[in-house]
Amino acid sequence: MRPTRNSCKKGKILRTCNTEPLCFPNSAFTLIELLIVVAIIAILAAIAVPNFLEAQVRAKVSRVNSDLRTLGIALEAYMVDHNTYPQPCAYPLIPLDPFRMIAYHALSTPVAYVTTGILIDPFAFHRAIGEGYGASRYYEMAFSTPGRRAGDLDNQLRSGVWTSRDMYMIHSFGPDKVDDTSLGDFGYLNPAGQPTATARIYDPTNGTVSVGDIHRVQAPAVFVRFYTVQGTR
Ligand SMILES: [Ca+2]
Repeated sequence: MRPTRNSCKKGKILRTCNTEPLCFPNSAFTLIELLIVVAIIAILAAIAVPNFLEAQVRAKVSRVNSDLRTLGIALEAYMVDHNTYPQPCAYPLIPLDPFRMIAYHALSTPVAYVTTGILIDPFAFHRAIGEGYGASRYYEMAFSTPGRRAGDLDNQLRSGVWTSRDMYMIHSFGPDKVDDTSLGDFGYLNPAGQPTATARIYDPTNGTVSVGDIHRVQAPAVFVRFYTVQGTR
């Protein structure tokens, strides 16, 4: 039975082409219905947002691993040509970033061992220029010589003691954007032959909460020898 004006007083009335009235039920939502919908959307968002953040971190970690691999290949190519890794530099020459800038310069000029330009660490903390060492957004690099013993790193650099370097270590700060690697002591052993450098290693199972750094070294044995690993957190 088709509705009439009198049979659907509370609903809207629509006339069709044959002029017979049609009525629609009252389409307004109640407050309870709206609150239920909002609550469902909030629950879904609470589930989805952390997963999106994890995906972002995983993507950045993949990029870091790719960049470190690129740098490692470039350093090995440099080693083949020069029989040493790039020369570190005394602080006064490039006060902000001696290791990284000299190394990047050596890898790009005059031979472009890295053709993609200076690689930026997506996890680097971006401090303002002028805050001194560590203000860079580039991957940190360290070079050293096997068997190095007690001695001040700065003095060795300034006096030019290092004539060859056959170890390298590159690292990213990891998702926490905090440097957890004692870079300046790379390759340094105390008089007892024990490593003085420490590092925390990134563990992908920790996702966005990992504090560990992401490393690439000339050889895994180098890392084991010169670093005391403080955990994969
Ligand atoms: Ca870290």
